[in-house]
Order: sequence, then structure tokens, then C-alpha cells
Amino acid sequence: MRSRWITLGAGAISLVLLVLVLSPRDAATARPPASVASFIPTEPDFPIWEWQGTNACNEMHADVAYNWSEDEYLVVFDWDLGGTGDHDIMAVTVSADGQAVSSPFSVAYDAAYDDSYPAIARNPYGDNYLVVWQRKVGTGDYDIHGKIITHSGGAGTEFNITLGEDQLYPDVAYATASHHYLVVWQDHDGLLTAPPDVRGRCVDHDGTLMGLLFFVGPGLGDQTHPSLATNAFDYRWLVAWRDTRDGEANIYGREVNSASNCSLPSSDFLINNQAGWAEAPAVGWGQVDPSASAYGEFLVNWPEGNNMFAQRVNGQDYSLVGDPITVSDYNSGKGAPAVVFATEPKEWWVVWQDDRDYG
Ligand SMILES: [Ca+2]
Ligand SMILES: [Ca+2]
Ligand SMILES: [Ca+2]
Ligand SMILES: [Ca+2]
Repeated sequence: MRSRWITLGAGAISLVLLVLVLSPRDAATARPPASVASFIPTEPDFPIWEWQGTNACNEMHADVAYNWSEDEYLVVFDWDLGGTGDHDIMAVTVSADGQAVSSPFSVAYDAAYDDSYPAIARNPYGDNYLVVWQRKVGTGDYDIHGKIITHSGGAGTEFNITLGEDQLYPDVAYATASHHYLVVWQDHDGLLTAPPDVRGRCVDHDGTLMGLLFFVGPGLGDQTHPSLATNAFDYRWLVAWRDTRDGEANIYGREVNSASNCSLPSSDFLINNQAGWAEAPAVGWGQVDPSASAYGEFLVNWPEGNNMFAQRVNGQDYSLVGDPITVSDYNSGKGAPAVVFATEPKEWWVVWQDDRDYG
């Protein structure tokens, strides 16, 4: 699950991050009431990590996973140390109150490769994580690489998850029942009928590749920017992506089952095709009303026009629940959404970057 709400360091792209909270009751309506739709600036914000050396260094593209046994976070990001355009993947442990516990440690640090766009998911039983990222090899080919790491900085062997030509923008989530990770990405391989498509591969809890690459979202047009979340009640994922098969950009999704070597029990399905060009989505999952259904719901968020929208998806049968929700219609550019469900107050938290100016 993509969770890029933390601004990393000076020199990174300046973002105004907005958060909106939807309670399940509000989310059940087609549009949240005005009192809920008002945004809450995330002040006071604070730097998690900023390179203090004499070289320029841009830190960017952060993702985060929570470790409840240690009550800490692991934040991964890429940096361009020295401003040469060669990115590396770094990780930093952050305490529950938001302080970096130590200096970042390297996940992929090699001047021969441009490594960027990391995503991270945690395996709570093994108490480790899978970090995946996009690697540019030399001047041409892009691959998706992965590595198992521990919360204290121990790291396994790096591995290539993909085959063929360019693979970009990975995301990853862990299914606790089957102990498998699912990694998804957009794939531009020249052997595909109509690239790019969304493809995926399951990775076992110890980093062993499982089965073959499979198509999550094949088809005409561009299937790009996949995001996914795990239904933690059983062992299934929802993958959602941006899709231009209809002549404009819409949001499609698909169930992936983590049993055995992972399977696709049904076809992909339309999540939203309103007029306009949807941008990259984010997916979350939560048990919004456990007394009604332990399968919970997914929430898919995406920017379109100058708005931020959301759609609820049933966690059991993957049917759409209710109408699209207008999360924000403030007239400003929006992008890079992330969503997470807070189990205690039973609220969705939606964050995104926003062009509006607070002065
Ligand atoms: Ca590098
Ligand atoms: Ca490749
Ligand atoms: Ca395609
Ligand atoms: Ca659309």
C-alpha cells in the first residue's frame, strides 16, 4: 500500500500535504458533509531526514511501513547524493513520535545503477520487510528489484523480480494468511501486445520468487501506476490502476488471491469511468464495520481534474459500494494520493500533494 505522506528533507519537491478524514458513516454517503470535507493542514510538519554534508542531496519518493512489535516506522526513499542524477535506495527507522532513530542505511547503493521509486511492506511474523524499487540498468533497461530487510538494517540478497524490457513504478503488499507478498508494476516489455500493462508476481516471505509473472491488467491502451492493498481478514488483494482503454483515463481493478502461487479468480473490473482523465490511484483496506462484515472494504482514491475522488469496494465480493465520493473539490492541482484506515477511531485517512498555496 502506497503511503507517501511524509516529506523528506530539504531540496525535495515542495509539497503541500492535505489530509481528509472519512468515517465509515460519512463514506457511506455519496459526498461527505461539509464539516468532514474541510481539510486539516498537517502542521507542525517536521523533517525525517536531511543530508547534512556539503554535497547537494535530494531525498524523494518516500514510502513507509509500521512495525507494531517495535512501535516504530521504517521509511524508505531514494536520494540523489551529489546531484549527479544517480539515485540510491535508503531506509531510516523512525520512532513512534516521528524522530529518526539512526542515520539511513542503504538498501541499494551502487553508482552503476539508478535506483528509485521504492515501496515497502512488512511481514509481521518474520519481523522483516520486502522493499521493491525501479532499477535503471546502464542507459536502457528498467527492472523491478527487491530485497528482504530487517528493522535494524540487516539485509538479504537483492533479486530481480521481472523479465524483459522496461518495468516501472512498483508497489507491494503482504498477505498474512499465506505469508506471500504481491509485487505489481507497469510493464512496457516490447513483446506485449499493447504495452504498457500491469503485471505482478508473488514473492514468498523469505524473498523466494513464486511462479511466473502474470498479467493483472492486460489490454488495449495504457494500464499504469498500480497500487494495491491486502484484505487482512483472508488472503486477497485489490490492485487498482490508471487505464486508458476507453479513450480517456479511468480506474480499473482486479482481485488477486494469494493462495498457492497466487491466482486471478475473476476478470478485471471498472471502478470509475466518469468523464475526465484519472491519475494514479491509491488503495487501502479496513474493517469499517466488523459486526457487519469481517471482510471489510477497500477504498480507492484518485485525482481527476482538480478533484480528489474515492470509491468503496466490498472486501468480500469486490462489488462497488455506493457512489463515488468527492473527497475534495477545492480548485487546485492534486496528485500522489495515499490512504490508510485507522482501526481505533475507524476512520479513513486520505493524503495527497496539493498545489494550493498557504502563503
Ligand atoms: Ca545508484
Ligand atoms: Ca527490464
Ligand atoms: Ca496495455
Ligand atoms: Ca475518467
